[in-house]
Amino acid sequence: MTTLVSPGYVPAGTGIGGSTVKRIGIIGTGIMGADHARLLTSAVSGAAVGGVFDLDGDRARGVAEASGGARVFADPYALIADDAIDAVLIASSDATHEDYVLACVAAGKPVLCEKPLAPTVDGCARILEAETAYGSRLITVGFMRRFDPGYTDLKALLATGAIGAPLMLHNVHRNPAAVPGMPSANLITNSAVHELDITRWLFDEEITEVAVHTPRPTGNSGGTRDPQLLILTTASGVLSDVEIFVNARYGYEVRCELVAETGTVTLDAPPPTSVRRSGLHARELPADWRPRFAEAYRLELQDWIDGTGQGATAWDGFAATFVAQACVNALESGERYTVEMPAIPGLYRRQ
Ligand code: ISE
Repeated sequence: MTTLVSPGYVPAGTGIGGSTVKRIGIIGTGIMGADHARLLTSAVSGAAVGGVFDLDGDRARGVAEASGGARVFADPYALIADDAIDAVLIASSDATHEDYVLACVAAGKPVLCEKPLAPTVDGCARILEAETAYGSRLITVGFMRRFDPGYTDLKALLATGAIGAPLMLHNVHRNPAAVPGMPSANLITNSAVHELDITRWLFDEEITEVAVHTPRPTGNSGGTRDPQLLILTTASGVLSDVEIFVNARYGYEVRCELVAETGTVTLDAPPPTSVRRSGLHARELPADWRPRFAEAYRLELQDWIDGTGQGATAWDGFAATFVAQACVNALESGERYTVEMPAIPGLYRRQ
């Protein structure tokens, strides 16, 4: 049995800061890149989209036009190196993150990378090494739930001590549909990774043990082990369970209840209205995460642009991938896994 050697750190992230309008270069203009471009253009102050790159040139041109005529780059590395680009937002496919983040660090440019920082632990470690060698923090990882008003309220309430010490966190994370037959590990690495991050962030400590249980799979998954139940134990002994179900069909939903010694807190979700009609009391559910976390994305970007530094750091990105890998091992072997993380580098310690 091994333990983590990095408890208690919630290092502030990094950001851009400064007073002039920041010209952001976006790499990857798919669903998330386009959404970030829209927010940077219309809902975030002090920023403008300066350039875009996508393998699909038409898609890049569409986003550039909607962003007020941003430049379209044919080469992502040219975008990173360009003097007219102050900072870079990476929303390309997961496998490309490491190379682009490393290029940003080499160029000394602040970078916001969508999760995961890199899909492999080794890839994340190479990024930590590069940023540590650079000597100051340039990297923010897009774990946007840290900015969701529900989650921040929950963390603030816990910190007051009004409900005593935390004991358990019950999480539910459902998507309507996923690619049939996709690897079972993707439920962890692509979706439940948000709860891995939220559990570390909320309790300000590391996850030290994981187990994954699966019921018989839904008939709608094309063979993927869906749903899954993750049981995470933190360093102080809090249990955080995560039901992840990506073919739930009825809509997108994230739920969370914190159980503490003298009270509980339940996360509420937008919309702020519910409808009573024809014998039903109903609340609309979105089709995906963008409407549910719209405010979180906006606040995350504003924090990054302002350099307020509340975002997840490269260390948080490393830790999330590290714990996700332990969960994948647990899923595949049916065994409980102890999480043995390396020591947190000095650059990421709380100041
Ligand atoms: C997606 O990739 C996301 O990052 C969403 O936030 C998450 O809720 C969803 O399950 C993922 O597929």
